[in-house]
Amino acid sequence: YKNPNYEENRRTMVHLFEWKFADIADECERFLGPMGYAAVQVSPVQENLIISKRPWYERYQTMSYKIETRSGNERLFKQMVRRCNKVGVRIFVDVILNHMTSNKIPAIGTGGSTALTTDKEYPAVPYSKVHFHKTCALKDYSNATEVRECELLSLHDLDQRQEYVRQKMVNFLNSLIDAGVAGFRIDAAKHMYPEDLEIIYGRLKDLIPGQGFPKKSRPFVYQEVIDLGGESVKKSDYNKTATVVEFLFGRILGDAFRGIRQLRELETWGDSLWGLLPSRDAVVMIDNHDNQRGHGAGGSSILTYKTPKQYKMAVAFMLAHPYGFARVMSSFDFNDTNAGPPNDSQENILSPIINTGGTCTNGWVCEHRWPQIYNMVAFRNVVADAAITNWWTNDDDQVAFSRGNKGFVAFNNGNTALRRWLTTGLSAGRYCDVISGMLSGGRCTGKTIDVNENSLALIEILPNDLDGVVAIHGKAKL
Ligand code: AAO
Repeated sequence: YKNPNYEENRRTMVHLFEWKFADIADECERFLGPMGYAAVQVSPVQENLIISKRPWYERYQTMSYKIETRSGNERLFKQMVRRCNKVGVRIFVDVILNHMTSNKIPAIGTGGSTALTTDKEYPAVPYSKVHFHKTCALKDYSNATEVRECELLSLHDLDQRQEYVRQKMVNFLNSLIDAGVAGFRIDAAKHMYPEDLEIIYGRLKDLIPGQGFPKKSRPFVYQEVIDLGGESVKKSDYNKTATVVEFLFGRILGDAFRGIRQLRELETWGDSLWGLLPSRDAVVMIDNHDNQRGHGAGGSSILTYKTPKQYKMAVAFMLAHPYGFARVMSSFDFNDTNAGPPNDSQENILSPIINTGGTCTNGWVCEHRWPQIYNMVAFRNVVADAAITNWWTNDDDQVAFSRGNKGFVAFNNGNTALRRWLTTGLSAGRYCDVISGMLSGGRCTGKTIDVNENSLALIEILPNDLDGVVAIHGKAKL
């Protein structure tokens, strides 16, 4: 379950948080496919509890496994998967297996189902009290049994040891595979036993060849296990056969680009020295839908779209560096951390509107459409598996490195100018910096950088430049 099933020359997934299925399908065709994105993570598709004022987090309270949420119904879901697969963009679904809802009377779902939550009766599955662990509140993260068997945030905790429960989950996941999805984010995996999850994964179908997957492809699985150290449940309990979301990644890089650490420290960035999972086991991001708003873990270290200069540098570093399976966050704008996505007076989610410049409005941030980000998605595709070479640092907050002879990046997060001849690894010629602009119709809309016969280029990044990074690669040569 560690192969993301990406099409060749695609390497980055984007989380289109709370987007509607029809909009995702459009986005696959008009933007993600052409720009080289590999996959979309969609918000939970299973029917959820309706909570007043429609906070984003209602989607993490499950009423049934019917595909019907504010993002759309089963028909629209299937259409989206087909249209995205057709343009080479895979769909990963965020699935909630750990729990159903917490108590609420009355409880009505986005698909019209009802439940008697105080009795743990969910007739639309159906689940009843016997399918859950006994009620207890999860308070002590140093006690692994409590983490797995008590209620996270008062959410009724399903017992995956039971055959009946597992089979309901397997059926749900297999129905998504039938629709053509390529994998799953396992929400709150930390709160389930890894051996139970293994059994569930083992019963999943192969991906369906009809939508472009090679025969015998297994679904990609990435499990949400927050492990910043010091707790009883560890990420290393989960990476035997499937991958895990590496939460240390965004916390450390957040600190680095906030100036709490120095960039020069990142020379050794990668797995073991830093306590990170092996690269092939780790899904990584700068921020996610939780920690961009203070939920989950990472606290004030986490960078988001709200501090754009540092954020773009951190995302550029993630995409320039070979470690992990990278995920780009795509947000809606918020001030209230509970607020749901932009919606109309009937509480229907609004579609993003695309400006002529390609950015989004109507309440959507669309970080994935920021040129500094999508051009680095292309950079990651171009440099592929080339190793890091020519690491350079001023021993402070300026660093640069090559990806073999395929690409080169430099960062200046300090207060002094970077103006220096650096080895790029690239062949001689004139390149277009894909951060300040891009190659368009044979012309560079940003800075150009000349690489000489010795592979050296004069690299300049001033402290008050709009962007603290420059990047060039073999496919942006003039
Ligand atoms: C809402 C309300 C709750 C209410 C509940 C039921 O907010 O007050 O009780 O409804 O009525 C989302 C929202 C929740 C929301 C829930 C259901 O975030 O606010 O609850 O939907 O609507 C833990 C889990 C992790 C989880 C995270 C939020 O381990 O799995 O909490 N994330 C996922 C989703 C998330 C979703 C759910 C799970 C539930 O991504 O969107 O919740 O489906 C420690 C632990 C972590 C733990 C955090 C937060 O982290 O290690 O495992 O995450 O605490 O409790 C430092 C430490 C770090 C620590 C952190 C915070 O950074 O180093 O380890 O501090 O203390």
